[in-house]
Amino acid sequence: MRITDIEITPIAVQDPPLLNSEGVHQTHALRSIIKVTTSNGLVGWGETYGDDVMLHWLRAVAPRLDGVDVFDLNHIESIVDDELLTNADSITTDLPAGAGYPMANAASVKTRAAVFSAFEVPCLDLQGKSLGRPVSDLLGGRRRDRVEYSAYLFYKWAEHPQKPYPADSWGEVLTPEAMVEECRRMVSEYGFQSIKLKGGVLPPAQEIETVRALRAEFPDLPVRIDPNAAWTADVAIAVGQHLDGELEYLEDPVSGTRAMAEVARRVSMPLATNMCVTSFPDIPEAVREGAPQVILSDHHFWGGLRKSVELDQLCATFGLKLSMHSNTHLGISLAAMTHFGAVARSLAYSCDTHTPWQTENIIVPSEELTFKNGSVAVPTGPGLGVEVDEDAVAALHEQWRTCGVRTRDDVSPMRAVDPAWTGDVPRFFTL
Ligand code: GKR
Ligand code: MG
Repeated sequence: MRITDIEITPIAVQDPPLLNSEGVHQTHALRSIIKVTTSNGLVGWGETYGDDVMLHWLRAVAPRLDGVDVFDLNHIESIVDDELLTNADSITTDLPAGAGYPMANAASVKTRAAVFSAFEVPCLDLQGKSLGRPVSDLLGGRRRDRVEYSAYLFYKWAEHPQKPYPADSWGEVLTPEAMVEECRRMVSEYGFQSIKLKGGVLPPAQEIETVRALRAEFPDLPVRIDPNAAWTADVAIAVGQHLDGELEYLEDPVSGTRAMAEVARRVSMPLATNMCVTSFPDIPEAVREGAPQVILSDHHFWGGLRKSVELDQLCATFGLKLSMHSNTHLGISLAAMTHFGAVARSLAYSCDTHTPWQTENIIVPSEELTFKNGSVAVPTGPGLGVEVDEDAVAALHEQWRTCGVRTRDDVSPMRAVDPAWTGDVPRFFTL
């Protein structure tokens, strides 16, 4: 079953002004939609980052996949490697290397893994469609029928400072009380059974207060906090000790595996990461240091769904646990995340998802991918089990053409409000 056509469509979706340690989300988040057609007329779908640099590499690789068999994933990977290694200088800007995009330059393992993943997922969708089996079957078969996600809470502004973007329906969230309200709505609309708080925004003592307010209001729901390395090791240890017994894990309080291990030795809860262990070469140091103990998988940057299964196996071997990272994403990614979540044996926590923050989508709503009690059913139809709404893709492509956002940049919109803002971490040096 050979590839006869690949269409890469950049799209932009409206995004609320969510705050994090780097700054604030822009008015629009970018995604690329990948449509792969084969000689027998089947169509496979993928979704990944939409920044200009990613688009450059997707467009450079796509023509080289013409005529390649969709089952020959190792060959596709070697084409991606060759393209990026040979032409690393063909674009000067690197993919952004912040919390959401742990990639360095074109030749790096991480960037190559991200580009390969963008083609691997639609090929798996096609393999599944040709065999009449869901992607989870191709990954070894599901261990669970539903995958649990957590309420992903953000401090946020009421609206983007840039006009004329309308305010979203969530309002301003900068106090513990407002965060409890945000959580109440998310839990009532999606049924989430656990809570992730994006921290690194307010002084750590205020974020501790927020965690406590959430725990008081939702005593049965485990809580985790992720300040994206905004704290020094001393602050992280102090926060960890204050919240002793109150967090299911502490995610990326500091940057770098050694600093994470230093914190892990002084706090009781496990440490988790999507910042310091983001590719296979990062694993030996984490195993040597004994921390972080939880890795947030993300097929978009770990090299696809099959590589995520390899990560799962390594976690099982070394006694690490898996959780799952998300960036702003739409339904094709949610389906892919859910297929992996279904098969991962080391998955010990509910996964992250940005779904509640998006008001636009590109898939036809389905019963399976609708949240119930905080989880979604693993699609059982062939391939990823999603039907893409191509009119919605076209409309969001038009939005991409006109919105002016071309790369993820949380620093500049914050700097427009606070000219001294750098987005540098650590930013909080005392509790
Ligand atoms: O969407 O602002 C955000 C998050 O901070 C995201 O960029 C991170 O990649 O969700 C992420 C995380 O867990 O670090
Ligand atoms: Mg994180």
